[in-house]
Amino acid sequence: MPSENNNNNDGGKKLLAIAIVAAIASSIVAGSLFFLAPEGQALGEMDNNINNNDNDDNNSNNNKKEVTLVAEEAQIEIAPGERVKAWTYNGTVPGPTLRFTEGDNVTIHFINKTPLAHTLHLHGNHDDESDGVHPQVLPGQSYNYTFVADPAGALMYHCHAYPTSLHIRMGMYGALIIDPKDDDKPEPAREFVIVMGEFDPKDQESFVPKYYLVNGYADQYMGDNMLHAKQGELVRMYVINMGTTIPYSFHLHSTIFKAYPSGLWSNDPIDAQTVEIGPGNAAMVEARWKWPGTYLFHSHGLQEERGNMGEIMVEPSQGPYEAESMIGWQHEQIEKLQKPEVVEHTAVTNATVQASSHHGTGPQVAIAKGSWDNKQKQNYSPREMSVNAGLEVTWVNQDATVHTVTDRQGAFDSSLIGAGGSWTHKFDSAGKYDYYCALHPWMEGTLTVE
Ligand SMILES: [Cu+2]
Repeated sequence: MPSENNNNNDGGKKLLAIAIVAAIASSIVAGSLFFLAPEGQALGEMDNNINNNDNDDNNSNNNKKEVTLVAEEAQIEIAPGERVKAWTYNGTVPGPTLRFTEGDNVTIHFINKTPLAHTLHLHGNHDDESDGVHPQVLPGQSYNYTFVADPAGALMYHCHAYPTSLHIRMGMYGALIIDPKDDDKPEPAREFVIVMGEFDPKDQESFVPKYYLVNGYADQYMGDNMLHAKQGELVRMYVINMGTTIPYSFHLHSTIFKAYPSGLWSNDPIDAQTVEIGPGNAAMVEARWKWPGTYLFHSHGLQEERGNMGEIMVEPSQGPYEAESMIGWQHEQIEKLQKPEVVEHTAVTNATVQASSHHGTGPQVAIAKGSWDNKQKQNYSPREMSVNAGLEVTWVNQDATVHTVTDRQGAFDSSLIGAGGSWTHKFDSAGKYDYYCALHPWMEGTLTVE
């Protein structure tokens, strides 16, 4: 129940405080500091908060929009014969395209069902509580992001847990499209979303990865899956670079097009043969093909041999045109190709309660300075320890950033231990516990209770 929700209203804060006190009381009665919230309880809790949530932003219209994004580990196919483990929003890479109208009052319920910390960071305007950096949402926890949709254009969302470029490479990103208000609507067009990413099954830190994915699949729109449009029809592409290295030079064959720099409707468009889009940036691309035929679109450079290539078939037509959004169809294609299998982590508790500040007198494990760095060998020190049952063990965080002590099987979880802080837990039952840091998963330790 004590999912970390950001409340802008005092009533909600009081309710949450009462809920936390009740939760702690019930867990003490149960003789344990840990408890499992019943399925769905975290969501209900969040719904209460929304109903009390008055947004006082002047730009807002009265339209409330709610979306749920779940961080899930999934096996997906990213190229023919290449199945990989990915970190996802709702099971696919990219996650669902979120589409709002400027001024919408948006609440995104974020639930983390993985054994690692994740967040939801959005591009665009919002306050610090909804920036997706603090807090880091720990395994089993949830968080509400609230904002007024602004500005209009092609934006994006991605995870901002650390190391962020790894979380992005692993697949935690998606398109955020904000349409201009009614009086500012752009010309109707046939619309596509193109989210470009990178993936290397062997080394996610490689500067030149094996794959440059288009909407999560190498060469997704080549051949049978090509895009379709009509001769003379206005085609609009929301093109987003979720890569982590080089700028992409997005190029359409056989036509000069208009590009709205940085994917913002407030910018004047430029005429372009190719438009540069750096990592974390976007463009709206508007094109018309004069002659029927099948044309390539791709990023110029070595990406085009590694998955960033597509085709659009322009069918003969004199109009009229239907101005259809193809974005829903595109998401169906992604699911069909990736065939996601979500990995269930049953050991991930629905909520955790921070232990008291009581310091034990028993054995100690240091969390060494510099543990946040995955190049450093020393983190939990000693890495392996044996203690007698009934003893309290204290982990002392000597590092300059937050860490956790999280059992792989869900037997215990320290929640966040701040820099200079410590966490004490009493081990009554014998067993071998493999634990790690949910923020820095390369930190691993073992505790044997005899
Ligand atoms: Cu993440």
